[in-house]
Amino acid sequence: MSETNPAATAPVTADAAPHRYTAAMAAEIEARWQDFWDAEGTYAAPNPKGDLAGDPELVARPKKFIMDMFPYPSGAGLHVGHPLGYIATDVFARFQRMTGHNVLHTLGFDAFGLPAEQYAVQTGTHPRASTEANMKNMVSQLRRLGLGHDKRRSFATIDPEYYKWTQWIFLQIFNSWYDDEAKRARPISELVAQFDSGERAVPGGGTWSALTEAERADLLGEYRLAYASDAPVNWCPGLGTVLANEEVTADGRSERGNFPVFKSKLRQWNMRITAYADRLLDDLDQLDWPEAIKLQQRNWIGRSEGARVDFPVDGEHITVFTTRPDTLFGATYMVLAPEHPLVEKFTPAAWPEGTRDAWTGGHATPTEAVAAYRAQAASKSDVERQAEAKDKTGVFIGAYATNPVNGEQVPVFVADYVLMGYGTGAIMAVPAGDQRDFEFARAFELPIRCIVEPTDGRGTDPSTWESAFASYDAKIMNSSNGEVSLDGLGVVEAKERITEWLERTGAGAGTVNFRLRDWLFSRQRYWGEPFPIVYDEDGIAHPLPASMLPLELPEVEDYSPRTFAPDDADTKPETPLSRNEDWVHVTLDLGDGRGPRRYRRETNTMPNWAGSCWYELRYLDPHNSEQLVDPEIEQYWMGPREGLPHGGVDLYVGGAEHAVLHLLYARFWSKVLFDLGHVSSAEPFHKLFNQGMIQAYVYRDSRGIAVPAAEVEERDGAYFHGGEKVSRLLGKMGKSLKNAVTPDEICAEYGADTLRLYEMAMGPLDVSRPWDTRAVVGQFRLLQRLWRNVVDENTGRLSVADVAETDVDADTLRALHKAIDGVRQDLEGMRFNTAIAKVTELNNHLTKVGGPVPRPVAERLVLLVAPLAPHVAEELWRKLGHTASVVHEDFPVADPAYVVDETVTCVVQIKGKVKARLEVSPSVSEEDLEKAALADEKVVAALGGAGIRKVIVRAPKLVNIVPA
Ligand code: ANZ
Repeated sequence: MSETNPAATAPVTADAAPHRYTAAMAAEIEARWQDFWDAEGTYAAPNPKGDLAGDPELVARPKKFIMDMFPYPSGAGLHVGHPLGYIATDVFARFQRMTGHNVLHTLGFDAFGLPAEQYAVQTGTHPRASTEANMKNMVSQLRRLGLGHDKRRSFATIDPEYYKWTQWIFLQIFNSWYDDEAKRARPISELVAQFDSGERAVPGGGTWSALTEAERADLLGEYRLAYASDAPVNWCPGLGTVLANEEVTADGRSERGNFPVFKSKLRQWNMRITAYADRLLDDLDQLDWPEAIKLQQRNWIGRSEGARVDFPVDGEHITVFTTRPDTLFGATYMVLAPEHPLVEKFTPAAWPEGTRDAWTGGHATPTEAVAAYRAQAASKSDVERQAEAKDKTGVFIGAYATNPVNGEQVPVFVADYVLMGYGTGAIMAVPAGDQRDFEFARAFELPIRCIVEPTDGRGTDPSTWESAFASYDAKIMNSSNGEVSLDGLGVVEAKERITEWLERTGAGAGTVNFRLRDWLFSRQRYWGEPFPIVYDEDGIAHPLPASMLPLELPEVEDYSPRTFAPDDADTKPETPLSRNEDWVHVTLDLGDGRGPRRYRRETNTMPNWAGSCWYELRYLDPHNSEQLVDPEIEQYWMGPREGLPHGGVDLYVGGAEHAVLHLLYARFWSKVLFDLGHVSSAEPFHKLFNQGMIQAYVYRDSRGIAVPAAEVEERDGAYFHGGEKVSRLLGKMGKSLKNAVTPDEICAEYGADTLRLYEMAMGPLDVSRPWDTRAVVGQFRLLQRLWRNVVDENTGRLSVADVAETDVDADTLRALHKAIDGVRQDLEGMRFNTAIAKVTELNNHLTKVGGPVPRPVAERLVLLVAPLAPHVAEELWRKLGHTASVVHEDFPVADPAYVVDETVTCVVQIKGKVKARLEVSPSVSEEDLEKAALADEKVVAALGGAGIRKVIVRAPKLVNIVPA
């Protein structure tokens, strides 16, 4: 902290006001009220039943479940950027409490996963020890902010009593399958019953009872929503673990650590999130989320409408996915992804007659050519392979396929611009319509056929073109066989017509393809939830019975991950849990009738996303050891209702960086639990709000190295550190940039209420804002003025005037009610910055008017401030003579009469002579104005009981009365 604040730190001397609001006083008030709240359980939100049942009057109120994205207990502790969202939800929750709601607001810790583990490894402590120490530190940092959390509901994802249920949910997912007809998950036992009864045919023929145990396990693995498979996964040697697609950046590197990621075939656990692709997409529409986040989820799910088309090859076929079946007549070659399983099958021993040199890559045989090309492709990331600008590479595999629309023999290539993980991993190449195909065709001397009439004047001879022609507004040409013609049709119609033909002839079918892949769910880490899975001697996976949960994380000698040289793609992961042999090999009776047997435990752990996939549910019923959550309690807090068609948390606040990771995974688990009947809400978070970031200035010396921001001095608009000129740029706040400011420092210098106000006043909540320590004092002064408006600084006694509202001057009443009206709307709309501006305005008005503040005004001012600066509000409320906490008081309601913008003076005349003046709204109706004029005391007196002949009203300025 470079600047000290004299008001906050000045010692209280004899001539200084002894009851002034200082940092010391704030500290004393705040600690006292925090203790009071804890002792009283002020923020306890009662459940309708169970161990947290409580005040039925509160339970009967409408509920509000207000939630933050819970923190990782990082070793660095909090800087002032972290609590921005927590303060915002706290202000909002307090406001909701004061407007008649039963409010659930609490905070737990997301304590498994890489950050906690990396910190533990760096510091050489056990992850549990360091995580717990970090949590303890964060709990005390957060407590200092006066957040109104129901602490009875807090937990950490590493608590065995919590992860017992994470494991239980895993088993639910493992033990279910997705019924495409019913469009929901169902217990796997129902699928077994279908196979057993013959209602569903066993693929490959035969009966269920004739299958061996291993065959059954394999078959069910094709259906289970959690399944192990040998598939190419994202292997990150630098981190020593595999990663989900969502954890890999667009550059093909690990989001955490920025290491290269390689495709490696490894047996790993997956979650069949793809089964939910359309529901995850459709249900987004009814969520109250920022459009940008919805868009990111939509793009990630990536729904494409198109067709699957079969191209026959030697009595078999290659199936492609295309979004442009209307261009089928222009398909002049095909491409398989290098990893495509059919490549080996279709690659002959020798080059067929007439193979062009350009196609062979200089190899003597197709087998050699393909092997060499595959090796080359394997060393590249998907992103490198797809790069637009790169030269197109590939080799002919020596086989031809038949284009079903015209019977043409088209050569089949492998090329790395086609990815195995998308569509079917095979394409029909249409060089005239697709730029990548165009470039490839040019490089490999393949025919380019014009099948869409160019609209840009380039003509229909592709040999003169410089690029493919892609447009949805053109007409199809050169596209007919004896049975179907697309010539002259627009793209949309042509697509329909050809799809119809494909379906009629059995050559293909309309289909929807999703970009979304299944979620890779295992990690080679110590610090995660163990899988409740064991393998028998035949390698068949068995779920542990629920009675064996939680399966606790065992102690191991060395919990650090085995990492490798970041670019050594040929390495294999090693799981830390496999180092504890006694734990891995066990004799268990799983209660499945097989009796005690030897088993080997699964030694992967769950990814750090697992614990945050369902934590909102645990807040509801945190101590339930019998059920995931009591259905009645879940229904009460999360169930669907008007405005929340799928139910969910009423408000969820957190950073925008979780758009497709946590938020997609949590939605998926929610839907599985919903389908299986465990919860009534099919969406976890109804309303989502992304807070902006608190940024900070980064100061760098001439070498570009960040210098401690607190030591930088400003001179004439330039910045200096130790005499050396340094540059200044706005950036992230953090230890590494030496510009972190902690909430502890600000609380010590001004108090938590000032910090809260400052963070809320900095700007609209969703906008990023630069931190400026020197500006914090502005909010401190607001609280000092507030204090002075209620308390005599010299005596410490209440200084308000005990008068009735009717005795308050009209200006003040207007200022008061306008503030009430505005603050109410702003808090409801989460516009905390403008709410503070309105409180400031009212406070300043009272200071300007001077003299003791009328009690009805002072009381409501304190209530307005209560959600924002709860400690000082409690203190003043108590001084105003109230014995109950301000937390559950009613938020003031404005009198609409005073809310109108301004008043104008209306002159009331009798026979043309001014008898009275009225202050009225500029929008007053003629009728109301006439009534007000005739009711005015002075007018009544002047009329002296005389009757009225006529009233002329010119609203809002004049009323002229003509007596009888
Ligand atoms: C023929 C065609 C003609 C295509 C045309 C495009 C334009 P989206 O929209 O992203 O779903 N494709 C299909 N699978 C692929 C894979 N595994 N790797 C690389 N490319 C693949 O893209 C679908 C289009 O991308 C498909 O439609 C296919 O090329 C290509 F004028 O088929 B199209």
